[in-house]
Amino acid sequence: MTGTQAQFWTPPAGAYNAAIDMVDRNVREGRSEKLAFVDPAASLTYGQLSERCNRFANALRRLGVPTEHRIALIMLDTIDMPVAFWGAIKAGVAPVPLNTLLTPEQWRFMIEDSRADAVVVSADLYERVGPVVEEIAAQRSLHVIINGGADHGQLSFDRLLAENSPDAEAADTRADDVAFWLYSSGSTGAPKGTKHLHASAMHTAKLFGQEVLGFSEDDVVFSAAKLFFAYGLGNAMSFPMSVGATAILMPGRPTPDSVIETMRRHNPTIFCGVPTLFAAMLANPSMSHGAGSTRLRLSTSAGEALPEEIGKRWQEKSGSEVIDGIGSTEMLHIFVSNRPGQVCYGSSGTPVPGYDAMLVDDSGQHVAQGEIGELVIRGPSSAEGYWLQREKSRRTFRGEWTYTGDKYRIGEDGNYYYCGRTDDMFKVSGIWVSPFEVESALVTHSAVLEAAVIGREDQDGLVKPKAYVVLKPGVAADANLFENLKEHVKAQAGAWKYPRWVEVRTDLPKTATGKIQRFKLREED
Ligand code: 3UK
Repeated sequence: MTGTQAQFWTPPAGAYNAAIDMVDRNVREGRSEKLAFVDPAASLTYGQLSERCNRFANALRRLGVPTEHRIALIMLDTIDMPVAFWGAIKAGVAPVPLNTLLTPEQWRFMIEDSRADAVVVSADLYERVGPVVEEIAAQRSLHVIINGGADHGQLSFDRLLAENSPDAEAADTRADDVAFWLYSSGSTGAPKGTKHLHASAMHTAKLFGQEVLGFSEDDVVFSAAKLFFAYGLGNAMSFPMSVGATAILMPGRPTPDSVIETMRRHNPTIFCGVPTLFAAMLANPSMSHGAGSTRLRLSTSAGEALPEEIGKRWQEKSGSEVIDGIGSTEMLHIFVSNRPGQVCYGSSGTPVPGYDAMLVDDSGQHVAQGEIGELVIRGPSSAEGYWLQREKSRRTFRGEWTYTGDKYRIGEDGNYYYCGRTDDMFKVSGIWVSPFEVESALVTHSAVLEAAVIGREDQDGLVKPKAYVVLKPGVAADANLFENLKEHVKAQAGAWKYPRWVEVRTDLPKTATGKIQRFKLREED
């Protein structure tokens, strides 16, 4: 076991509401006029943020949403997202930010599973989200709140803010109350509502944001990773808000061009991305010193392993380091990371002080130095558990320790080296892909009999889905079919999940019980 037992921050034993600490404290400490959030259309000072959070908290109370219930957020990254998120927390209602790239069926599952009483939807997403939420609202009580645009006959976010008072008492919560949920996906079964506590955001902000990244009031952060991911939530809300810094929000898709444009316009000091984005930006002709910012001091990478080559080239071209660290929805943010000034590209670095790490074998024993084991983590920001998934909670959260499902090895240099997942899951652009869901999408296509999917490295060392398909009799395997299959998966499972390679087989390797042996396909590959 490595790491420290240091206790950096003990939340109060009595009343503690995260919104007071993250939002209102900035006002109390004299930062009312300080910019908290900036998006392409508008900005919010800490004073305005505090007032609007109060208005939204009051709106939820007026709508009759009880404390300890949930509100789903299907929102683009604009200044209204922090208002909805922290306003709900202030009212003691748990916001559940959902990935805006999901399919309607996935949103339906999460709204139903969480038993959300209300949902806030960005107007720009309503065309896709509307049918699902209207269908649910026809069956049971669900307040549908539309943010920024035509209200489609539903509640309007802006109107709710205007109609409610800018003063609100915080719900009487404790540090150990559930504050918000995030959905975590797994290789099998349904996504898991992961319950985080009021103290957890501040723990991650202090341990990783402040102590490792050195976040201070003078920082301006831009996270291309969105607020609905735990990674983006920490980068662009908890970390800057914990010190009264400023976050730049971008509602659109993070392409190299849109990201560089945003960097040029706002000159962030810290930039947070995922490996595929760093690779794409390096391949973009507009990539220059600071990636467009005149004062970039640091970048961070997470979500999947940052290939050594991409880290080195980023440092060379941007003129500053990229800090790769591993985090998870279950631990809320990064727990093993590189350190500014001591980066070892190709590794995840060492445990973040405040977290303990150990590598264990299948029987739970520590592995010998240099051997591969499952990474198990202890730290104050671990989730309380999964909602209505007792068996999975028991397996993942064992006493003080959280089982990551990641294989690691500690090098001679003391750094942690990523060695893959203990299951078949992999990450594309930092977002989980379960082979099972891509396979499930493929077999719904009329040409496909059976399918198996693995993660495979492309020429940049980044993992993308590769599909093996068994076709139905009489179907011709031509380029047209491959294009059709890709489009089919995009529509069924999510844009980033489509197979970049498709190989036709006459059969697939299987166990006696008929489970596809993906490891055999990986070995062949
Ligand atoms: C993988 C990495 C190698 C790993 C996350 C930063 O990604 C986040 O959370 P998720 O729940 O996924 C967790 C899993 O993703 N992973 C993440 N970072 C790395 N693998 N190197 C890395 N640097 O399999 C892990 O178990 O989506 C990342 C902060 C908060 C997060 N939730």
